[in-house]
Amino acid sequence: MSAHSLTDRLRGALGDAAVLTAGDDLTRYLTDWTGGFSGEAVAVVRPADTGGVAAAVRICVEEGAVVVPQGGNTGLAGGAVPAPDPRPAVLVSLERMRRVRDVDPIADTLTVEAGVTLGSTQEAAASVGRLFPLSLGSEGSCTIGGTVSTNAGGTAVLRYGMMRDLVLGVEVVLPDGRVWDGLRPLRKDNTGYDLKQLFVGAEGTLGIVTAVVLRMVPATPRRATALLALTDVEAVVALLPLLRQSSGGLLTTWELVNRQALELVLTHRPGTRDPFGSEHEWYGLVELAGSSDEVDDRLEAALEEAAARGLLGDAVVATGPGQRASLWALREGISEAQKSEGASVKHDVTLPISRLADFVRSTGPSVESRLPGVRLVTYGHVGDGNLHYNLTAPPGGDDRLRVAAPTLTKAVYDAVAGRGGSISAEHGLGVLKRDAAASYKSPVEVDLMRAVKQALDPQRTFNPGKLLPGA
Ligand code: FAD
Ligand code: 2HG
Ligand code: ZN
Repeated sequence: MSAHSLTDRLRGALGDAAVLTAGDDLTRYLTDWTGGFSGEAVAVVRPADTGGVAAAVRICVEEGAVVVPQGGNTGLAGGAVPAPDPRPAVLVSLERMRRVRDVDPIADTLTVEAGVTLGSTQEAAASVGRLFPLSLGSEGSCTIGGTVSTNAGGTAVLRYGMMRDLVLGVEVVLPDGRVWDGLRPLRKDNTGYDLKQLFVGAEGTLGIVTAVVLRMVPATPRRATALLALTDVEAVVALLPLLRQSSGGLLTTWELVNRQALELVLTHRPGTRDPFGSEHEWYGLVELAGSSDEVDDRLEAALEEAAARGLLGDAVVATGPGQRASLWALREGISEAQKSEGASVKHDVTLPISRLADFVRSTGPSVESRLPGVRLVTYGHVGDGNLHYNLTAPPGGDDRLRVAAPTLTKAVYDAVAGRGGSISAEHGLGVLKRDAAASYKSPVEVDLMRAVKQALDPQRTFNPGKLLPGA
């Protein structure tokens, strides 16, 4: 079938305005946030509802085209732009599906369409005095469909879990164009395989998520936040159980930032400043969230205990919302700042917490010996054992980093795997880690994943070239 007949049929089914084919109109959809991944598509379609998504999928199947779902295009693994494939690609953007279908403060559930941003979802929960607790630096533009499909994590996982833990039901368009309405707001449903969870973290390879039922939790209007300066990475790890035990269940965030990461933010983000009088090698951002002054009392007690145990170099406790925002900016600004600094390599890894300090101590020298001058930008959600063990090129050394990248990444991943960790904590596999993940998994695990893909999408229509080699 010709590309012409494909786009004509899509226009006929969805209307002219919902089908983009002009080069300039497609550009922003076809390159990812990092700038490192781009692809080609004959059209971008923007359906307004689930029926429109299903119609587009059926036409693509009949015309032999592949389908690439996209939400806010903030993913960091190259999953949302088309990978090379001999068949024509149609990118299905969920950005027009922005309806909050239901907010139920009795069941404490929210039903939202896939294109609703995470920020708007948080606002919908706040409008009835509840919290939707997933929180990411990209929340202003990433979508619920994208966060479900990558099983996003972020800065409150320690307390509330990842997206997977917040999803109660999904509505999905399948690769044959059928719609599965699994929008059940039930907390308990033991009626066989938990199918909704198949689509969480599937990165658009099994279905297009069109709507989701989410759990809300009690609002936490009071926050106690501090940035801690720490002598060594062992202190960051040792503080986790201390903070957990002294916070009475209110600990929400325990984030790590190394000096190199902080320096990039101070350089590139206007208005930021180092809150300490001297430099420290490691920093921890801690936040307790609740509904009363208890959060302040508990944070103060925890910091006293940490100081008494010799774990604290210094500490700045936020005295109000403005200072809290300034401390958070030092953490949330790292991705943008690292992008502005030049070439970088991302390693989103998890380790068993007991192996994290040892990983940091031994992997740094191993990476530096392979590329002298490389900058170790180490930060992340240390409370979850999740490090963004990112590398920035030596000044003026972008090309040298690009050449060395495969060797550096192998050294990092071997060190992670050797300690029982995972090479993708929260960003997914996309194209970036597709092959590496398969090589670190057992053949049995890869076979099971292939069997799932084969059962749901035997024609490899949805997001081919992502997540699994050859699938
Ligand atoms: P996209 O980038 O559009 O898509 C991501 C993947 O999901 C692709 O494979 C795509 O095909 C698929 N997909 C998208 N929508 C659908 C759908 N409706 N149905 C089926 N498949 C779909 N991630 C974290 O986990 N924690 C963080 O702290 C975090 N911080 C970030 C900070 C910044 C500044 C940036 C740029 C990114 C960050 N991310 C983080 C990464 C990213 O994964 C999240 O932003 C988010 O999950 C992606 O959502 P999106 O709507 O942009 O998805
Ligand atoms: C974060 O925690 C995000 O800030 C982004 O997951 C990490 O840009 C990155 O590598
Ligand atoms: Zn992260």
